Amino acid sequence: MENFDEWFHDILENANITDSRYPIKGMAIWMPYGFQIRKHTMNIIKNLLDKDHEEVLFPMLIPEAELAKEGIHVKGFEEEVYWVTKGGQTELNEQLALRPTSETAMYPMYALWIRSHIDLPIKYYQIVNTFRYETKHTRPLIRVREITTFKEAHTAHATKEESDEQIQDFIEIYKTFFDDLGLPYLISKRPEWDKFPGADYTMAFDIIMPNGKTLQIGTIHNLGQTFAKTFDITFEDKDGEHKYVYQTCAGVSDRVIASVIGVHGEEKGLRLPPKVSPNQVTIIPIIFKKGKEEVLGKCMEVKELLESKGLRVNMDDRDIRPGKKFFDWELKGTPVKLEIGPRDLENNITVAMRRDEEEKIELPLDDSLADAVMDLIEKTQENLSKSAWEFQKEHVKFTEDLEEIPQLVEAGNVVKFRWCGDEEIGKQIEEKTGYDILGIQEEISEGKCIASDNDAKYMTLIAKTY
Ligand code: P5A
Repeated sequence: MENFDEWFHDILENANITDSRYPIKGMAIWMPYGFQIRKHTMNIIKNLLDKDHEEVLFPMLIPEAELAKEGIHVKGFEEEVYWVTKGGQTELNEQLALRPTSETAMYPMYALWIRSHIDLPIKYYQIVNTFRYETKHTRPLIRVREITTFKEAHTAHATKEESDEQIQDFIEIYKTFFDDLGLPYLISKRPEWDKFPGADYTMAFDIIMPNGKTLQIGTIHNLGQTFAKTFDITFEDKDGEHKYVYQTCAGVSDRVIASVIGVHGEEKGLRLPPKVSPNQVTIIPIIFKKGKEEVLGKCMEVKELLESKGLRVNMDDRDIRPGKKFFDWELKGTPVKLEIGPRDLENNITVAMRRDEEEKIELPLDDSLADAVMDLIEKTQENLSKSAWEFQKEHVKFTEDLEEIPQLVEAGNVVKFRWCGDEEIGKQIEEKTGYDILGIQEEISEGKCIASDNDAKYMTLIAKTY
């Protein structure tokens, strides 16, 4: 892909995903095709969370006094908050924030709900829109001012150990989520200076986009007892003592959908993983005047057969050239296309084509069809994931030479290096190279720091970020 940003911008419009012409910067419309991709994506994360979490829905407005209570948190967000100051013509006594995230909306309520150790753990989540007056360059789905698909989970626990376990649980949930979307990821612990405002530590999932820039697609924060102390969230423990809870929160956003589009896409258009594709199979009737009814009838029969197996199937019977239909569904990334024309009917076959491969395959129009199509769908899902992981593997490069970092990053890579963990040195590395340290991948006990005489402590990632 020559120019990824341009390709991404165009595909959103051409594939009917979003329309960014809405007259507020950073806010866009979800168009029908995009809305469906979003719906299927949300369903995956909802199903994963519903096993062990409960869905709730909080108001969008937060009183200024609550937002301002947690000093570090509010400082992190103060430049990004939208304020509601009037109701009609009346100035409000207290201005209200449009939630940039919901800690300060939820936790005062947690303080009311949590009384005793039997009320714990609490594991709630909501999928809502949040607002951030982003000052960096906005981009559809990637950096928006109205995050329309903000999945935020917020948990409270009796012990620190449980909260650390919860972090691991979230990591596993996100791994499964991204695996279902065929998305590769890099997991790291963010450096101190880049953690979530108010968190003890932040674990992040980053993905490498086709232009080599990384995108943070999910974050998991251990909040320790900071918010518990601010909002007075206490419980009576088994020993009769009153203690503060330990909290965690985790979020993903529209960026996940941006990654599905960006990572799997190619010049000709989208390549959607079957799990989130609005149509998993698109049937294209090849219609001539003669035999039209038979062809359409067979297509309908196949559609019903595949639907009865639980597949999402559409039939493109528009009165236009088949070539145009192929072009359209390639652009829209349907995983499997089936073509049926009069000659195919005579031979009792359909011509199948996977979106991720050039090859055309003839499938018999008999009892074996549904299984054969399911198999193509599964292979598409697996193959998209495999190529995406391969791309990532090829684009993470290790170096022991600080001078080499810019050259590697400019060539589209994320760079891995050894670091001593010292904050000053870390910031120097960022300054010298001009890139951001994503975080620590793992602890190590050999080698020297790339930028000092200290022993190395961490295998660390640095990249050009969105
Ligand atoms: C976790 C959920 C939080 O807000 N509070 C509740 C925590 N974390 S976060 O890192 O600030 O945001 C969570 C994820 O949201 C995505 N994100 C965005 N996506 C699109 N446009 C934006 N302006 C934007 N800001 C954050 C990131 O993927 C982030 O990891």
